[in-house]
Amino acid sequence: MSTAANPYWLPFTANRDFNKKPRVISGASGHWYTTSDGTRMYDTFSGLWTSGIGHCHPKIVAAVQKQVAELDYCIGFQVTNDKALELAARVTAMAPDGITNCFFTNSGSESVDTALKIALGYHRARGEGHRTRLIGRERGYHGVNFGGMSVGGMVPNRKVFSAMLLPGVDHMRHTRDLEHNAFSRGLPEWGAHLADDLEQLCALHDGSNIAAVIVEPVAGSAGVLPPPVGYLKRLREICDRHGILLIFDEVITAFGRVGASFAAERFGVTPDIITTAKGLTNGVIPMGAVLVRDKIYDAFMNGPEFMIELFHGYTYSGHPVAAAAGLAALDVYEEENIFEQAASLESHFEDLLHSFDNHKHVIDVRNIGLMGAIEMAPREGAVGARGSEVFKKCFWEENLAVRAGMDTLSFSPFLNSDPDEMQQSFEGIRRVLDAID
Ligand code: PXG
Ligand code: PLP
Repeated sequence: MSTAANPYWLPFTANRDFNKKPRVISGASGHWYTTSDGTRMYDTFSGLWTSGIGHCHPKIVAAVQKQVAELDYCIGFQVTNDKALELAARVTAMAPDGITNCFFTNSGSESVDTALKIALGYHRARGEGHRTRLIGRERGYHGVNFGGMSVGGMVPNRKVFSAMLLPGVDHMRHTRDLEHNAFSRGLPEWGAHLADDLEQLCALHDGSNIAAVIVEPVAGSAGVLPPPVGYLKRLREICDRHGILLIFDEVITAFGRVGASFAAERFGVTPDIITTAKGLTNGVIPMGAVLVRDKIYDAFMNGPEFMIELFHGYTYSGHPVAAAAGLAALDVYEEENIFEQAASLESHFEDLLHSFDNHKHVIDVRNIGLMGAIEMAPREGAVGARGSEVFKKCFWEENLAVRAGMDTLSFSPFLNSDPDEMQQSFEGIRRVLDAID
């Protein structure tokens, strides 16, 4: 297909390379995709971290079909729909104690920008409008809108927009350290002290000027960086000492990915705000949610009662069809004990991943919950080439959908994976790694 023949400009894609030999999926069921030429392909990434219980789950399909015929859309400002109300109640009930309210968005990027705005509004409502600075972390991914890009730490995503990023943002160091932590199973032992970067930034700016810190409890897009033991707890302590809001971006980690409802629950650290998307509807309809502590919601509830408290929202906030998909997804998570299944698959997944520890191309293997990565050494002068080759060979020769970010392969197996299928997928990956330079 020539470039001109394909009007679709694909996101985060090498479009010219794609157009030479397009990869098109036209169907899915359970753990398998069907490509446009009829080939069955095993999905090692659960969509894009989205579809933990598999594709086209009959319960979600039925709920969406019913909803779209009953109430397709309704005005979402000053009015709402029954499904959005119910989903807000269900999600906040699952959240850690103290998290009481839920604001709906349509994506992770929107959840992040919403969370940052809520943080600024919260401090202002309490008379601390001077708290405006935001802290992110190197290698963090918080979506692609201006707020999330600014607190994010993915260099290629920021480079072109560098001059227009939000002012007043600093970054802590990332936690990837192969010298100390290579081939750790689960949380690495080394690195809790890296949280002290936040204390240093408080010393530099005065903590009273900092509104919020945002981190992924497990960095996902950066190639799965589990937090060092004690790191998140230390961030929490520093935030408490300085009155800073702690935001966990759980767009990937919420809804079972680390064997619990939220990473906050698994790691025993409760943030002030949690951003979610993806697993909220199992990826079926785009939707995100921002969950906040009671004190944050309460701070906004002042002024005249007829007046809007937060001038923010999306046309599709709380969309009834998305909310119906969300309710059905939560039902399945409960009825099929999905988070427990995910937890029980963790050690099998860890063993499969770490069977690559001594592979000639591999410089690190990392994992927590059902998130894992195999980092390969880059080829001399061609960073990303090896990863790209593995991705294509897996797709065309092994019928495996895998995710390669530069030279790191990331894995997001289904929360209800069949252990044998999981093993077979790694056998295919091994054949490819063995075959390439
Ligand atoms: N925050 C986090 C932590 C994410 O992982 C977003 C925000 C943005 O969400 P939206 O829905 O706006 O894309 C994400 C998204 C990958 C990959 O390969 C990760 C994401 C998206 C696409 C690919 O790791 N994360
Ligand atoms: N641009 C225009 C011209 C609009 O009217 C709106 C919403 O009404 C938007 C952008 C924002 O769209 P959304 O609410 O879907 O984010």
